[in-house]
Amino acid sequence: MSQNMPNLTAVDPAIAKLIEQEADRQQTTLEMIASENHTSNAVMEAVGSCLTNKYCEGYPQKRYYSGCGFYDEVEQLAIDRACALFGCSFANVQPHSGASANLAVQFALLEPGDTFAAIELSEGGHLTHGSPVNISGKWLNPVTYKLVTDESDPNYGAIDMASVEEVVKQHKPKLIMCGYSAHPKTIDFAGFRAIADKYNCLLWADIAHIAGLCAGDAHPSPFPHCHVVTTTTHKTLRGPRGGLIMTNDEELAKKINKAVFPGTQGGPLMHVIAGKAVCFGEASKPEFKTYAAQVVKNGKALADALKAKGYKLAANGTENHLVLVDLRTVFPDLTGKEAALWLEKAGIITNMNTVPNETRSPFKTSGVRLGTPALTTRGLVESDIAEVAGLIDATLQSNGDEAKLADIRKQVADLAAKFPMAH
Ligand code: DSN
Repeated sequence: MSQNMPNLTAVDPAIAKLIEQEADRQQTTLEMIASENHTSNAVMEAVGSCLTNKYCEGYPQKRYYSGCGFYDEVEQLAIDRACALFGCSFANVQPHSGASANLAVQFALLEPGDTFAAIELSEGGHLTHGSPVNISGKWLNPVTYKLVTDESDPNYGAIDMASVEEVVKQHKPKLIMCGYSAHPKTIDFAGFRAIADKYNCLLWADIAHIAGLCAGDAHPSPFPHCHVVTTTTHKTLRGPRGGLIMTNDEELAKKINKAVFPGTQGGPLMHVIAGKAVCFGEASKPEFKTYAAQVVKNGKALADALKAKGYKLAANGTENHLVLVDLRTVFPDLTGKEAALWLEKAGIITNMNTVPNETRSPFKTSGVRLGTPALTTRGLVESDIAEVAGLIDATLQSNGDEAKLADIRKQVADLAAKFPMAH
């Protein structure tokens, strides 16, 4: 992969060189961070366009600056495409990120000190779902439901819906959150809605990880069950880095719009919103359904291959794009941190992650989180994924031996070379 940047090279060769090096890193390694992907050239063109130059505070037809005509059309196209793609009536495409989207929803729907139900970060949640180090945990009152931990239960590793009801009944939260950052099971949006209705709460889904699977019909849709849905646009959805908020409720939509601007953000990133519009257009094509289905097939192939090698997986496998490996059964002394480091040396890019019943700190962890969205974009299918699982196993078996890691690095580069980037 190379990036043609004649202007940048002339003006700032240092930055141009770093971009070139990063392009090469992406081409020659295997990207297995479950929350990352390779977006299209079309999206990158939009994000790299002159639309970065303009202030457009406000919303289409209601701006505070002159000269926004084309930007109104760009933003309206993004909104209309998001609504069509996810099957909802209102979308706010301005959040700069998933965290910004979540903050805006909390600002719109909750008051300081209000109670909401979610899951702990260590059980697959996210910082913005009530972590004590995040504003959501400092200014709001999160109460947490649990995972099914009984390994003989067929729902092992799924959300324990009985614990959701229990926590809601006991604490009477204003809102229930579902949607996770490290959860390999399908989310029962209808089940959550039944609990929300019974106890008169709002239901919010953060589908950041699975948005592309929902858009591509490889995971059930959060609509019509959820009152509000947030997501990022850059994970399985394969767009530019950014956030998105959706609802079917006009009153909630008005509150959310105010909470985004002027509540928590200033000028929208119009170049990124153009990239989101391109992404929503791409994700509405039939080939995106094929992509989403393959992401899930590759997830299963990865889980099956690792299980066959004796690895313990959270939820005993996966129903989506994400595989959470608990290293403790095969390598009791190996931390997730060290494993991710060895894998990086071998050219396999992952992240350390806490696992259910974690015994180590979040800075070390006992797990590694893997994902198939980026490899699937490059064209890998199940048989290639089985080969990747073999390379992961060989890396972990190497005990960090530099010569062995260097040898695996070559094998990784050879495999990666068979799947060139589109750009
Ligand atoms: N940091 C993201 C992830 O990796 O899951 C969530 O925002």
